[in-house]
Amino acid sequence: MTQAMSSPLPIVYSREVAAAKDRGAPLVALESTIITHGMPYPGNLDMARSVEEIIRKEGAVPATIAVLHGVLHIGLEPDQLEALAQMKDVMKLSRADLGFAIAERRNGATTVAATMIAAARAGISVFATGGIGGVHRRAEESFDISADLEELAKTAVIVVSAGPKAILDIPKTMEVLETRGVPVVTFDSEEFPAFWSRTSGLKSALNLPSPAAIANFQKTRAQLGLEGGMLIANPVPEADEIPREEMEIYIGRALASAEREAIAGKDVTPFLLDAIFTLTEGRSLKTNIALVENNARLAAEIAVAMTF
Ligand code: PSU
Ligand code: MN
Repeated sequence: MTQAMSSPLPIVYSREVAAAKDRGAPLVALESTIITHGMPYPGNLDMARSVEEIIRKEGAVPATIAVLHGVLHIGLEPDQLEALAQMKDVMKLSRADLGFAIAERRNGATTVAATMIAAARAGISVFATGGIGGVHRRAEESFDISADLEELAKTAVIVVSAGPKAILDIPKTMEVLETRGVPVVTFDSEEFPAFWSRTSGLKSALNLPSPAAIANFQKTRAQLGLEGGMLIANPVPEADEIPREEMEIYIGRALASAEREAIAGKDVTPFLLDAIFTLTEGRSLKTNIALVENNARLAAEIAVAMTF
């Protein structure tokens, strides 16, 4: 048996997360790519801290996930979070390279896909982020489809987002999720949201009004023997949204410069987010932070509901 030859992966839990696991308290996983590749310092650190605080206030415990010197951390101590937010040369880790960073003792930030894998290993079933990766525009040429979609189909974690990032092809992203059997549930809205905006032009197929109903839906899927997670689309608060028509102008310009500079692969998403940050003079970042905070609150409520 080849399995007997491998020893279990060492995982380091933060003190707070270890204590929460001991008493069976609700936990919410948080990704780290949004910190290292999604936002500039020091706004990224403020965001990471405030999101953790919101989760605590709601009666759950935050577990920010990252690979530090090759060790998988579930929950970061305050000094580790601070160091990560300023770190250069951090790998952006998805399913394909999570193991590489651990084997090669590197520093790595986990994307939605890698965070789901780590959360599931740690017994955490709810995860808050900003927006998931998906099918890029013109994917018919580039084949650029985020591994986040495959992971949602495989790994039983509820991912709370503000919808797929609007830089993507949202209808194609929805099609892939449907094919792979991933439920996409809009929280308390008929309109399917598009990250910075509350609308995408699409209606949502599944709509649930409460954290308890979301928890119940995922439990029912497990009873059916269905593997995989689900995507919650939580519209950005009205006060913080940037209207879709306006966003489309910035997105168009950002996509054009990505093409001019021949940006490809893993660099596409961070490049576009940064270009949009510049084009909106920082407004997109404010909205991004507000929607992550909003998602953290809902994720904590779902995690609490899952314990009943
Ligand atoms: N949401 C944000 N900012 C981000 C991301 C999501 O608000 O930086 C990250 C997530 O980690 C997501 C990743 O998993 O972008 C998708 O990257 P790609 O398209 O290369 O799969
Ligand atoms: Mn990609």
